[in-house]
Amino acid sequence: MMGAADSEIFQGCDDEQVRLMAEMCIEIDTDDNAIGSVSKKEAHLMPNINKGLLHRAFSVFLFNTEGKLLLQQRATEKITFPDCWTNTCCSHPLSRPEEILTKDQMGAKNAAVRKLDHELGITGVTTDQLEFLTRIQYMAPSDGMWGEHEIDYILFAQCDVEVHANENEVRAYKYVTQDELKDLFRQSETDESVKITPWFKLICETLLYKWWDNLACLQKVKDVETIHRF
Ligand code: DMA
Ligand code: MN
Repeated sequence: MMGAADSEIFQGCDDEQVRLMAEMCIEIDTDDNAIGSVSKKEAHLMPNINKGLLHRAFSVFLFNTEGKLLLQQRATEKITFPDCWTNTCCSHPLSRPEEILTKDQMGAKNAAVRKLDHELGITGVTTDQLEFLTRIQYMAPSDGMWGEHEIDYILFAQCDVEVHANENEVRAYKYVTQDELKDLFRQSETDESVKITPWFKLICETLLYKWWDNLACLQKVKDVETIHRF
């Protein structure tokens, strides 16, 4: 049910994206222990983030067999970070039995399989194909009242897939080489119509290329214990 306050908060927003704001995310402490559930709406309001509210998320990086990374441009309908280019797929494990699991990061992997299908119509990736690399904690304002404050599970997969993008989630998608991705960042510095999400920028500036160079031997570069804090 939407209250009076909600109709103000969501004024002009896309109905489907407003509906998704009722999803229940996993509230965590700074050691990534689940401490409760929180709606996607409450978790992404800056006043709550400024009080320290933190939730669990995941970011998938899907590479094809040529080693190119699949990027998506977020739909204009997205309430946070609309029209921004970003990694293949991001979202939140929900507060439900199969997605709150921490053993072998199964909760994040189950959520990733669900959202690859929902956002990109990708059905060919299973939890077995998702390699967990590490966790990253970051905070980033979007615009106005919205933002992110998450511990983000980084998941890699390499396989060729068919994409059937959901237009309410994804405006465009493309595969890039490392050089093409670096070009996109250069473009974003001079062309304000080319926007990139803060978490993807952060990951590109820190760990991405080391991981990408080691796609065939990710065991060598994964770091299951650390929560990297940016
Ligand atoms: C949230 O992604 C997750 C990260 C890592 C920023 P999102 O805003 O795309 O979530 P959803 O697709 O559920 O709206
Ligand atoms: Mn989030």
